[in-house]
Amino acid sequence: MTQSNIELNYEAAKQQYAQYGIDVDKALEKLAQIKISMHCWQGDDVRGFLNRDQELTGGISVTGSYPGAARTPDELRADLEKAFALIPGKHKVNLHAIYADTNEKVELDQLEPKHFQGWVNWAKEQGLGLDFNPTCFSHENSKDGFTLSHPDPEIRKFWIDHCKASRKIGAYFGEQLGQTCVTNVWVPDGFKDTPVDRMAPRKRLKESLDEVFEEPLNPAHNLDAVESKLFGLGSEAYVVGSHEFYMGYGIQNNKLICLDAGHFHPTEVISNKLSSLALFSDGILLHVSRPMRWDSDHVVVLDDELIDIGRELVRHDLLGTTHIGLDFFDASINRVAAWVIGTRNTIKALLKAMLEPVDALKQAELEGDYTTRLALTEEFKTYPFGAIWDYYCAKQGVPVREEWIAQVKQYEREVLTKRG
Ligand code: RNT
Ligand code: ZN
Repeated sequence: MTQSNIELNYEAAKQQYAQYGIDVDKALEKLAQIKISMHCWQGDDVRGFLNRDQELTGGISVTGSYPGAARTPDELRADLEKAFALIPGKHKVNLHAIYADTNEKVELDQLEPKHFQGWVNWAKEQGLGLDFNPTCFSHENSKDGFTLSHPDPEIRKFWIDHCKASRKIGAYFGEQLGQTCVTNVWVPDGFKDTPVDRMAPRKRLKESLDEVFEEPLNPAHNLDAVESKLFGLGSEAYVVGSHEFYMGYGIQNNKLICLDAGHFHPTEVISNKLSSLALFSDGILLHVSRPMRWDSDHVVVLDDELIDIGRELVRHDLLGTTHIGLDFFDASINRVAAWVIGTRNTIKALLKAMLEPVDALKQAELEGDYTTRLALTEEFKTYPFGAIWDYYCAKQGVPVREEWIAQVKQYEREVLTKRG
């Protein structure tokens, strides 16, 4: 599409939205401020650079053998740069502890900020923020399925120390980059089959977390988050860190609660949880993902649930306090494309929500006019959202519509297929 077509379509579309008092230019300004935390682990199938010989455990499963997975920090950064060049806006990168950039043989409980200096330098140069996660899986000390709630105090201590070290790294990111880092604790702990004692592991997890979070850190540098799960592969019967567990823990201890779209019963959606959680907490962390029949972490598409997440964040003005992270991994398609598709879709969902006649819809609802509520909602689905999105991409200097695919294909030919 030519520049003048994009602008013509934009101006025409803008007028249609203006009839409902929707200020499109203002919406785009707001959209440009929103940072999505793009997860590094889509780039190499959650392998990381420490302990690369360990198998992937913790119930996380990546399928597919598409060529080109990143093998080094430099390769991963190059792939991330490629993806960011095709995504409008300035964003963040979400790292896991196993992505340390070091030649040292260092254990997880001994990690220090210096092991991530390469990432910090790169983030500064690229104008990106960083988020962080302790890696409590794919390790000798987690092989029987327990970490922070392990019955053995020595193993527990190892994971407590790893989580403490992770918070310090997070705080370093925040301080160095002048952007708050969210450090998110997720542990795979749970039983494959029905436990006798559901309480003791939860009590141990609670005590371990208390130790992990003992040292206060500057909230401008680091915010802690905790992520629950309903079940996993190998923890089908019982997960220690359930939703109720972390709802309680997070609210009581002023921690962000992380809602992962794949971590609930298949008929439950996280979009319906935001308006409740927001009434009781100062902030929320999201892991935007796409479960298909289970917590399968498919690449995020612009489906009803993603659109609903966008609507909830926009309608209740939660964008300022919600940290939007992505969490999916697909090794059956080009990994850079996976990032681009999922991240562009997440931004689209937010924009789509900003372009709805929320005032008119709320008014109809208040008056009990559910006919108008439904009719207007449906009619707005075919309003010219695409013209606004195209203009936004052009204005942000990234490819419009499917133009980006050719760039990913070229990168695949020139870079990805050359990797062994
Ligand atoms: C696992 C959790 C967790 C991980 C990442 C790699 O079920 O969703 O967030 O996917 O930390
Ligand atoms: Zn997650």
